[in-house]
Amino acid sequence: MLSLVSLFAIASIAVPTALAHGGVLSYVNAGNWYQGWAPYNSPTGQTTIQRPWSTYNPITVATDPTIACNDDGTSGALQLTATVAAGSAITAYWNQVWPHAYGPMLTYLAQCPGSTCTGVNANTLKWFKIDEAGLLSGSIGDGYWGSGKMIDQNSSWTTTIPSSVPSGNYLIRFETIALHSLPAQFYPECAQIQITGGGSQAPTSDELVSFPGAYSASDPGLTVDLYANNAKTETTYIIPGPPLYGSGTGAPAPAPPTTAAPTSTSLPSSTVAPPSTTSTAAGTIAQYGQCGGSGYTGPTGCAAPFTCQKLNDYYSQCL
Ligand SMILES: *[C@@H]1O[C@H](CO)[C@@H](O)[C@H](O)[C@H]1NC(C)=O
Ligand SMILES: [Cu+2]
Repeated sequence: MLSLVSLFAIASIAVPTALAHGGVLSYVNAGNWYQGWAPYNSPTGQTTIQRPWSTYNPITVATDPTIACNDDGTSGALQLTATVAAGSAITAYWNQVWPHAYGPMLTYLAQCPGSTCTGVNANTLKWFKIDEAGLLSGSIGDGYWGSGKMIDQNSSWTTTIPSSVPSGNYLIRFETIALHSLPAQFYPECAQIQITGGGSQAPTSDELVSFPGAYSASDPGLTVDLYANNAKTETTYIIPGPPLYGSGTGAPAPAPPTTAAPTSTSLPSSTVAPPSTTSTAAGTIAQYGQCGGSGYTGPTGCAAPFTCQKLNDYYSQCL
């Protein structure tokens, strides 16, 4: 017992938050194992398909600027990309044993412009959801959730890359959201993959979202109270984010440009104010939320005091 206690103490010192939180530490696809980024090691020399992240702590702001690929989510100096066949399964492993059994599992893809995702800012991409699991059975308060299933699966989650997804370079974003306390806790990590042998079904415009922008603090799926009186009888849970890839009803969205976006020497055009005649949706988008961009069809009005600012042709954000 004493030795166990000592080990426990040592582990606690090495990674102070490991017991309560964490993230995706490795991946497996087609029998190949890929070590993830080690957030508590020196960045120097780390070679991995995963985008770097810095802490086991969760993101707790639905519109946080780092919610796409965690903090900071930029490419590593020795960034790798895994080649993944369309139609194959990819598994993400969280740290063992994942502690949060109440909340959904979600997996997204975002296609990168150009010939690699390396160097591409995840916040400029359009994401679509290829997998989700919310409340699987029982009630909000004591039911079986996607994240409970993840724990039962050796703290891992397996998503099949749809065979209809066009070939190309993508970020894959595995996420678990923990709802045991509010605000909800987001645990997203991204990896770079090149999908080969894909199909020709581009996501539709209503399936595509930005991070930040896809979630809002007031989303029904992010505000559930597990301890409320009705939580033991409520069996409906609305998973956050867009409709699943393949279930949207919008028109096919234009594919990202196949060449890198031109580097402009001029500053992005300044504040693009939403038209003052815009309807009810105007004035509700939170800071960092998307308010415009090519293919974007959502509301355009930012909540005061923020204004809609164009970052590039594909993304305008409330800042
Ligand atoms: C469980 O996951 C760990 C990685 O976290 C892996 O090394 C181990 O092989 C897995 N065990 C099984 C039975 O899949
Ligand atoms: Cu935690």
